[in-house]
Amino acid sequence: MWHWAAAASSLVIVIFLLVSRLRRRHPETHYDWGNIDLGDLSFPSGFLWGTATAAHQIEGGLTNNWSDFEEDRGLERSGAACEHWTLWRDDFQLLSDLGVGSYRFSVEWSRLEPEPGSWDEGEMRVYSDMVDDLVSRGIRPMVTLHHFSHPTWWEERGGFADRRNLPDFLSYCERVFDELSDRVEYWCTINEPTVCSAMGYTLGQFPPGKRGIRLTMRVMRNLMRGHAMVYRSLKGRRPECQLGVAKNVTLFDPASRWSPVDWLVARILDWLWNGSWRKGMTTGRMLGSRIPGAKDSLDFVGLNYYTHFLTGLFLPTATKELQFAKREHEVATEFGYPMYAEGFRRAIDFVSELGVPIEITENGVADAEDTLRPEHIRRHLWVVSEAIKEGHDIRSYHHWSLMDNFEWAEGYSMRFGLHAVDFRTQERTLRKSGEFYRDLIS
Ligand code: GCO
Repeated sequence: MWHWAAAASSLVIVIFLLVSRLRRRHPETHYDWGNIDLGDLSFPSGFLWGTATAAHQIEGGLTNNWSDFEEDRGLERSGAACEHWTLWRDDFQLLSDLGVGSYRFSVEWSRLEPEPGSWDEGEMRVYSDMVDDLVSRGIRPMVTLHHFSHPTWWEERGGFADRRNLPDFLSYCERVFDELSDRVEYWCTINEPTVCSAMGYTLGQFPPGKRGIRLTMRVMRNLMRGHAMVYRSLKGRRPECQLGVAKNVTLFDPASRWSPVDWLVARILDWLWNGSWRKGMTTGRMLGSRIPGAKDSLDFVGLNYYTHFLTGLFLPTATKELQFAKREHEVATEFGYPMYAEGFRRAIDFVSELGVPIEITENGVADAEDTLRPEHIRRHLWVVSEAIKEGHDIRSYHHWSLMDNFEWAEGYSMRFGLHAVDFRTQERTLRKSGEFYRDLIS
């Protein structure tokens, strides 16, 4: 009897000490925003202000793994999207009117290689014209090679789930690079590898809509293999180009900071989402496998930051919509997750460990009425400004997004734009927050 009592109390003490240590090591910072002067901003000269978009979300008229998924699942169809494929010159005028110095966009593989091995020169020319136009406006183009969408034929072969498909991906990237790298210096190989693998292969809310942990891990490794192959090849072709990944850093905090279970879930998810990826980039090993060429395969790291997740034992994995918890004092954004600008700093600290310059490749909020976005921008930029003052090497900030667009599984309901888009008329209207961003840039 005594033995049991002694063992149980020792266990309680050990868990208590462990949790106390976790609480110290992983503080969940919260600021008293009322006492912060958000106007106190300073950015170095040469800092680039920008906006970001992605092909499938704005171009319209695409047939790819995503449009197939929309159809199969009965989701809202991306359809004509923002008709950017025909309106891109007008949209680039919006960039000039905002005064941005950088624009991040993605190139659509399914346009360029609709069938394996058949290359569409005409479509390629449009991207080339886009680049010329941006350059003539004094706007730095930053090109993403894979932003969630790829050709149907490649998905049918298994996409990133099968490493034998990676050479197809590589040759598409090389071809685009050969066409544009005389004018495009900054490249993101893959957008949000972990979102791609978790949403597509664990939660099943993105194509191909599968659900398997081992499968997810395989895809994670293949995404890193794909990045590494592309990095090595393109760097060899034109060493002066700067290549990186746009990494979504989502923070995982235990719902209850005294709950060992909540901590366990938080630390595991943080490892799978963030830690294992950073380890792969620094050591060339990810989730037990060697990833050839991955070590030191970043010239910069692209950071996409949105929020933190509060974890507990019962995480939603089967529901169509994710349920998000938030702290009592936090404001929920339209997407459901909280606005947590403090986490931006934690994410910056996290990627800084990679030892390469940081480009903020995405940050923004869904807010149709534009009531929260101005404050969202102010807080997040203040955090960036402070991080720079304290020595972080951050080179740019790209607001997500230039205009409302097709928000994946959420369809057109989530409005992230500095410009509102009327999808019946394709009219773009600058929101108040867009005016604010423009004035700030100038
Ligand atoms: C992603 C993307 C963007 C989103 C944006 C808003 O994270 O899914 O990179 O395509 O539209 O993050 O959710």
